[in-house]
Amino acid sequence: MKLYGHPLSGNAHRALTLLSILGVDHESIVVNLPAGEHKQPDFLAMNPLGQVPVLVDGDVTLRDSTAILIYLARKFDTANYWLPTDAKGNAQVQEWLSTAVNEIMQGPFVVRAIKMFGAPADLDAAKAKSDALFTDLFEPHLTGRDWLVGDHATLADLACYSYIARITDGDYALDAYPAINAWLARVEAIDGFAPMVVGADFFASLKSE
Ligand SMILES: N[C@@H](CCC(=O)N[C@@H](CS)C(=O)NCC(=O)O)C(=O)O
Repeated sequence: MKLYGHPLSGNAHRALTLLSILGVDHESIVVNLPAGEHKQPDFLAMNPLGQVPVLVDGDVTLRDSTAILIYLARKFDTANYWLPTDAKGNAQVQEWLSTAVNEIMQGPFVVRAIKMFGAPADLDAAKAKSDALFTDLFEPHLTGRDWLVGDHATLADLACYSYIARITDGDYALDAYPAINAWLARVEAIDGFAPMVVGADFFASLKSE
């Protein structure tokens, strides 16, 4: 099994951390995004959208982080711990997977991308979307609850973690959100969790090479 990603990609991080948690033997391949490797024919043949992550498992090729989470959970998590099979639990996890690829991408992802990659977007608008997402949804939901769905960690937590944790790369402090901070720490303490690199540390490591 091969996972094509990049250390700064939160979308790839979700998939990588689940591979690590489930102890799935895999090869992690870094796609050279700054060099545009993801827009070359070989990569576009796997994902016509030219985005990471991509998972290749034999004759299965998947191009979306949340689809990859579902595939890995269904294939390797035989206890259905990470993705419940009952109607309510399954749908509740899906709610947060959708939040991860919609609202989290429009807010926290963009705040970080502007600062780290100079993405051409409106910083005030992205910060306002992040403020609303944290104030109206995550902080109240996580107040008095340990996990996004049910009484243990699920794919919902792994999917939502990456860009909320790393919004600090975009000089956005999470100090005002104690329940979110406590939840991030709980996710990081999951057995097998693979940390997501801090942006400044990644760029410093490039300079020291
Ligand atoms: N919905 C996709 C989004 C993937 C995505 O946006 N990946 C970014 C890296 S975090 C990317 O490859 N961007 C390059 C591009 O769009 O050109 C997923 O969840 O996997």
